[in-house]
Amino acid sequence: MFIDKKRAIGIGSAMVFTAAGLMMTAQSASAKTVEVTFTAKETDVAIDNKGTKYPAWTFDGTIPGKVVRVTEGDTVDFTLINPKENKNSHSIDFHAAEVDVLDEFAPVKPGEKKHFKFVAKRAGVFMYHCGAPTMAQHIARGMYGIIIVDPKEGYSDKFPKPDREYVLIQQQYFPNAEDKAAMIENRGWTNSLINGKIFHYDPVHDPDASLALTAKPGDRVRIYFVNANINMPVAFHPIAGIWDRIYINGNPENVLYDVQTYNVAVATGDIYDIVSPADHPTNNAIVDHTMSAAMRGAITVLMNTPDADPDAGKGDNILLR
Ligand SMILES: [Cu+2]
Repeated sequence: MFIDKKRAIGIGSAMVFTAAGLMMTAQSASAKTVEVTFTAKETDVAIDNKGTKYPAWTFDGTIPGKVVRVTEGDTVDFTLINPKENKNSHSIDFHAAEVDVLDEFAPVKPGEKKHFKFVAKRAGVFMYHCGAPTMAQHIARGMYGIIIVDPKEGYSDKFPKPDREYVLIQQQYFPNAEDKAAMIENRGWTNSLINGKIFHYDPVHDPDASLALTAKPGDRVRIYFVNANINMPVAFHPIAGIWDRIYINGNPENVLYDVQTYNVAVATGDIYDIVSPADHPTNNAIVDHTMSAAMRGAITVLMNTPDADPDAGKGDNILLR
């Protein structure tokens, strides 16, 4: 179509027209609409590897909620369902969305729904969470997750393709689910959860742990990390390793090299790349070096072995349950 029009007009303006046409074509060809539906569920979930139950509030019955992954420029067509069986209003706050806090992010009563769209305009790693009052309680009880907005430019020397990808989301665990004041004032938290469980991927500190992150020696392992704590920053450190690269907020433009520990503010998401030695098997312990968090659950083992499952940390399976 553009070729015919180019022939029909003068050569000078044709070049301008063609360039604009190609840009429009490229954008419309790559940008897509991604439908995402969350159902708020007030339900018991296991918060450790033994299966200890906790009266959680969740998106779709799990802590954290499902991974949402789109590409920069995509439209997210979102629906939040709050079933009438629930006792509380719930809401959604996507940190990747630039909308109206009083409209899109407003609380939804039991028996009601909320539908809206937003364009994920900026590449990065973003938190999402329920923002219904009291927000601290809704997050502490489990209503949070990650939305990854992959850069539309794709991979480059500055942003190399990883061999494995894993999501880690940290949260403070408050066993008294009703004590909102304690959550706000940072009292009474007893443990740290990684993807919803204490020592979730740490068979060294918890004999009931059956999962760990795995990779082959020399793999570039990319961690998408979100600090979903209520009040505590995270000192994110790979024991026996060094972060090869950190992309602050998950944006390839914001790159740091060769960092031991990075301070992750509450409600931040970043990308952390680690590359283990290629010539022999090793292990890393990815920790919140803040000892009150590490020794109470925020340790994740990364095993680098030649016989690592070739499918681990690939495709859709990047948040291990
Ligand atoms: Cu909620």
